[in-house]
Amino acid sequence: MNAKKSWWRDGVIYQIYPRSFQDSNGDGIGDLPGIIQRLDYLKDLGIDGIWLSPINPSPDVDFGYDVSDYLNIDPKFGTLEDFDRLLEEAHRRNIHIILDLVLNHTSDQHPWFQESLKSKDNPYHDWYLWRDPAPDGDYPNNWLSIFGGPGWEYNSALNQYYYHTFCAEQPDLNFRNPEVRRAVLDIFRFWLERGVDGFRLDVFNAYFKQKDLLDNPRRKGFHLRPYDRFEHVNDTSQPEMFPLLQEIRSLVDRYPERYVVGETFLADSVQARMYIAPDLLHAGFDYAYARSPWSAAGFGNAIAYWDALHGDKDWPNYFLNNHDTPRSATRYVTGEDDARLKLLACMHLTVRGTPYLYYGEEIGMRDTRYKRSEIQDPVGKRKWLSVKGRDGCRSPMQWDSSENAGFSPAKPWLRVNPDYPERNVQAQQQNPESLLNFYRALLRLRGENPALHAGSLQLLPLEYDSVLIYKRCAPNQTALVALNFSNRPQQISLPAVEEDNQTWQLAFSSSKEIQTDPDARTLSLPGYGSAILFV
Ligand code: ISL
Ligand code: CA
Repeated sequence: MNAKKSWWRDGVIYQIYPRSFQDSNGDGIGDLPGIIQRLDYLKDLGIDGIWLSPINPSPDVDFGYDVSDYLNIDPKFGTLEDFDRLLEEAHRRNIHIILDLVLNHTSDQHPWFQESLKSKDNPYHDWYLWRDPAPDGDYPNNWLSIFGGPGWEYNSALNQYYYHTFCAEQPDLNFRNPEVRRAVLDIFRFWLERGVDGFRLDVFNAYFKQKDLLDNPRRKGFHLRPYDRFEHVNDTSQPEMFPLLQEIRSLVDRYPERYVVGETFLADSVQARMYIAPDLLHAGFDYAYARSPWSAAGFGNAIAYWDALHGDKDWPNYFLNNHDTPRSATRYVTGEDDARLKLLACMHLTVRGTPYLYYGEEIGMRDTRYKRSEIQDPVGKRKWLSVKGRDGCRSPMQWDSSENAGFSPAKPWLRVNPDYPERNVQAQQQNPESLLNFYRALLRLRGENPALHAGSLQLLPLEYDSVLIYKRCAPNQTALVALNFSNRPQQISLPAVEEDNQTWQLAFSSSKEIQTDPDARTLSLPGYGSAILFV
């Protein structure tokens, strides 16, 4: 590994859902000036980069994931000038900015789609996936929308269908059209020139579809969701994506220290890994770790696999939370105790790879429960009976105990979690034992110690059922991390130290009682206890 520090490889990235972070103008919706106001908080927390969920103009059918202009900022978030100021203020604090590019589909309000609707010989018609009905008038093929229903939407004026992987208001672009690819590369260039540090590519492996739009084969077994009853071999993961990623990467590499991370749609770890290489993506997301059951073996296996898939050449990344998934505090915890969340934090910030945090994770925000009438997410609106949608993890950031949690003086677009008077940034800043101060201390320790931010990973055999133990090895420093996933105390023997006359030194622990014995041969961990030692 390169000895020079790299912001994205050695650092920590924090995802902001801009609608929910900080409202600066009292309309109940978070915005860019709001984020600028909170940059000092993020600097003090100790993060190195921010991934902003989409901020381009959007009619908000899917809250920014339906873009109507890729080269501008949505007025509810601010202006291009606000964005330049955010970049400048973030860079002044050595915080990098990653934009979320949603290029598989546009909004149906995008001028390209509006043009494509006009006639079959409009130059933009072929920018989307228009097809004639089957001879019996049926859909062109058997593809479905992951958000429910058929993937094809009929337009009577043209007597044609267009394809949409997500909502009907999110028509998929036709990446086989070279003009579409050119327009997409221009979007990258525009934001690179403006000074952004990286991109997160939304469902990039869905850009290309099989050229004859062949039916997807049926999947074996029982699957509740109709979308899952098919193998998505013809509507995702086509080989044409590799040369396009190479083009994107070579453009991005013309600018120093830039970064591209991809969201691989419907992929397992091996598929997600295929797109990560020095001439493709820097990193990709994989759900295996976030979906692990609560156990040392579950997380240990997910980490071992993802780490081994990357090997020495590439650098893994990890997330426990994002804007599509119930929060880890809701998945793994019942009640208000944060002991399990401290354990997760200690693992998340010390495993080899780039950790992603999601706003509010550092204070243990729980999902908010919404009534049907409060639901905003299109997935929840459509599938209320089976799926409540993704609003729960998108509630406003809880800054303090004032009205609306300090997020906004006005009624927020989504109701604040009722636990905010107790669970908020200000309260946790004042409590030395809080989860927030635990994150801050860990982030500091991680940043200062090469073993933790750059070392290789060696998982130790699971000798104690519930204790995950691993080493991180840098040229002149080794760290040992021990994490007790059970609620009972555990005593572990520490591995032998190779260097003469040296012993493990306890550097960090989840509670003051945690100690090694005087010779540093054993370590006692209370239930959910965690510790970091160095030699
Ligand atoms: O959240 C999901 C279903 O409820 C996922 O299947 C999700 O749709 C999938 O991971 C793709 O997500 C991305 O693209 C979507 C957008 O709605 C998600 O927020 C985004 O992360 C369409 O742009
Ligand atoms: Ca606002």
